[in-house]
Amino acid sequence: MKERLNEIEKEALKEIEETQDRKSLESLRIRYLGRKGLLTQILRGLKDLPEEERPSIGQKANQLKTRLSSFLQKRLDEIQKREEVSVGEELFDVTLPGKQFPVGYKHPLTQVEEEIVEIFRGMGFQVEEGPEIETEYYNFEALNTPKDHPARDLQDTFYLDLPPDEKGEYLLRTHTSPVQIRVMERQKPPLRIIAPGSCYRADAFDASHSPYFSQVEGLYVDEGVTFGELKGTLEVFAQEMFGRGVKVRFTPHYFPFTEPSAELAISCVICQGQGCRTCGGAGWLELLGCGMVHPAVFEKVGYDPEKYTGYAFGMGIERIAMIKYRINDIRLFYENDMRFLEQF
Ligand code: 2NL
Repeated sequence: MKERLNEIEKEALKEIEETQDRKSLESLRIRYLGRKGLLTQILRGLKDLPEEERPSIGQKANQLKTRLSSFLQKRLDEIQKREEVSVGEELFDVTLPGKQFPVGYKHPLTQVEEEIVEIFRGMGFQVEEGPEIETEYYNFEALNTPKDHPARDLQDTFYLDLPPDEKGEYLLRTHTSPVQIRVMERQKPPLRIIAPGSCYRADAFDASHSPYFSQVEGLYVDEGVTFGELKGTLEVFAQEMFGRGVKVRFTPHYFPFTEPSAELAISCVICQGQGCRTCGGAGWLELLGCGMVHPAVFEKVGYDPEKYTGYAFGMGIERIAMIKYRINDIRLFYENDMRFLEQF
């Protein structure tokens, strides 16, 4: 048994000496002095030894225990000291990966809105903004959409629980057209403006509808503005946005605030007009609505419809972004899932 203790001592001291880090030092401590460690087992087994051997072996084992403890502590101090010195002298590990500091960036809808705005600013349009809480007058009446008009049932509106003022009840605007009405009320033609912003409709929330969405509307009023100018301006917009090769198609449509009205479609960005799943086989993607400002709208803002003509258009920013980035579910924009947002 004496021999065994000598062996353990020799081996332990050698191993402790050779250890270079705290973790392996701790496993050594457990191996020799832990609850099931080699020395602990020997001390526990003393009672099974012949009586005459017990005192000397017991003493030797206890001495070894103390010796190993202080040796372990000494080695730990050395290792700790060396770590401090390394940092102090900047002998750090250059292969360690650097810390990543995430930087912020704009939401994809903000990016697309800014892109749209920049294209129209380049064509001389000025940016205008207005309130998201509107009155029935600015949101509907001034836009030739009276109370009994079917368009008003079609777009279910969020009404606010506020006392009405002289221009009607309060609501969340369903489009940014009221911004343009307000500008026309205070400014004479010529006028070339775009109105980007948030809109609200009590719609279903599914892959293609959201009760919250955003829009860019445009308006150009002067003497002698023609439908041809509308077509040219929107064709340039579509090609700036989706590429020079894009074709545009105008088809007749209906809006209460424009006459005539049209819908603009572009050749499918996926199949270039061949017909695919995205365009439903048609080869065309509907992009936005537009038309010549209805004379009744000019009357409301005090413009002489005999003197002035104008065109207007409106587009959903989500729709433009979905086509541009091939996104098939509008809800992705509002879920704040970083795995989606980080891709833009
Ligand atoms: C669409 C269609 C459109 C307008 C918006 C407008 C504004 C004024 C006068 C006349 Cl102040 N028109 N805006 C005109 C035609 C279409 O939007 O589908 N938007 C997503």
